Amino acid sequence: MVFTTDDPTDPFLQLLQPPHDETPSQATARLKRETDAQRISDEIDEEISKSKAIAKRDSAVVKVLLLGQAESGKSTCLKNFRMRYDPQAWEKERNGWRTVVQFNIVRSIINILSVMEAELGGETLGDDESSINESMKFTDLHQLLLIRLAPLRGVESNLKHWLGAGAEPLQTSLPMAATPFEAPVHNPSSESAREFAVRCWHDVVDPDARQPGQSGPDFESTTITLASCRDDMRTLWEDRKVQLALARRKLKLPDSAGFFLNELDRIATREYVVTDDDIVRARLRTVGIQEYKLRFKDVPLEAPTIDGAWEWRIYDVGGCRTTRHAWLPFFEQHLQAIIFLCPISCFDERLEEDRRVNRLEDSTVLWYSICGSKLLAKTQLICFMNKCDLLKSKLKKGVSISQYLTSYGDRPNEVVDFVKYLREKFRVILKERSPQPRASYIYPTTVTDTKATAKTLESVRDGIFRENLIKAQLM
Ligand SMILES: Nc1nc2c(ncn2[C@@H]2O[C@H](COP(=O)(O)OP(=O)(O)OP(=O)(O)O)[C@@H](O)[C@H]2O)c(=O)[nH]1
Ligand SMILES: [Mg+2]
Repeated sequence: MVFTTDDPTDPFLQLLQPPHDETPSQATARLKRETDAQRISDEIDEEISKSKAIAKRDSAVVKVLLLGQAESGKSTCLKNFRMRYDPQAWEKERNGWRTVVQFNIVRSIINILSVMEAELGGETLGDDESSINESMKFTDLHQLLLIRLAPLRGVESNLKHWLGAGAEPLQTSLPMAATPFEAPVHNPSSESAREFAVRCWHDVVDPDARQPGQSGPDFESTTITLASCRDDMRTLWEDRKVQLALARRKLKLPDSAGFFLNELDRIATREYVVTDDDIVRARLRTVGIQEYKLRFKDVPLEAPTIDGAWEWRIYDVGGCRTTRHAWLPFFEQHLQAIIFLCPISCFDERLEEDRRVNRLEDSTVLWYSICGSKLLAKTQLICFMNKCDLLKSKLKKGVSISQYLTSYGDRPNEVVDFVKYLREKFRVILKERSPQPRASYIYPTTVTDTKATAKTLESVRDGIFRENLIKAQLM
């Protein structure tokens, strides 16, 4: 038998009929109850459709946080994103980066000169002093280099002025401490070795972000001075005694210093044009938080979009321990993904801000905490095992992994084996610590290799897109 909704014999409709003996006042009260129920139901429907609209809009905005210790490669990773997906902004900022590269070179040379001054001034390194023989001592040539390179100090202060209020020397709060592994080092150059930090690149490299009337440095004279100092800078950098002194004084230059100083003939010229490779290596330490927006237009049809584009907000934060407190507010936000950078070449290095802590150990502890955070339970975690190129050259020099990481045992001292070992270790941490099941996305990377990184970012983007879509469909 087939019922229709107005069929008087429909048992369900019969069930909903008012009682036959209902009085007029009971009928009025029933009708009021029904009207109220309808109003509440409508309100609920409206709320649901509102939150669906918000959820849809939210899923069209993806928030991605870059995390990792200082110098792990967060800002470099962000540069890769911008180079690949925001080429217009990338081009606009190119000239600004040219000056940052010049600043990096000048800072490195001045740090080296400070080491030379300390050696020439007779500042001792305690017991090590006896091990310096005559052939390692500086000569008149080195004195001459000090004099001839003095104009770079003027360039440095000129460029510091240009970096302006957006930049400040990093204050590492912890002193260089004696450790069971390393003798205390009196480093007379530690003051000048401090890196410059920026709150936001925009303030420095984006020509539109400069305050009106803000005086810029004399770029022309910077370039001319650098070009005229080129040969002396090269002599200084290639000098064996200087290299020995740097090693003795344990002066840690930024990872990119070697790249720039080996390229002086190209960079320290009047015609220098900054390349993409230079920009990804230009170093400005981050303090505070930078937010960058990317808009992807080439999204699949089913993607939630705003004005036809999928928007990403990428946040880059400072990784130094003294600035990590700034991370917390982000954990409380709705983050779709965290890209965690672990510099795996640092297995034999210590944190600059706390010399007692091994850098790989610090990264592992960070990964452990991020994976276990309840606030981040729904956030997709992506790990970049970064600086594979530096790992390769370190292992080639014969540095032994197991000497610093006893758990590595007698596995081969090779990049492939070490990556495999760490990948498994990080995967297990992710699996065991995550409050709910999570896919594992762990990539070996060298984020200064922009071609290879472009492929990795493509795959990361697709992965985030897929997870985001699944979440949006579940809502
Ligand atoms: N050779 C090499 N250098 C890298 C790699 N990744 C980053 N670097 C360099 O390492 C230095 C530090 O990288 P950044 O991206 O500034 O590090 P960060 O994590 O943003 O550091 P903070 O801002 O201090 O937190 C830069 O000079 C980069 O060019 C890599 O894979 N290989
Ligand atoms: Mg940074």
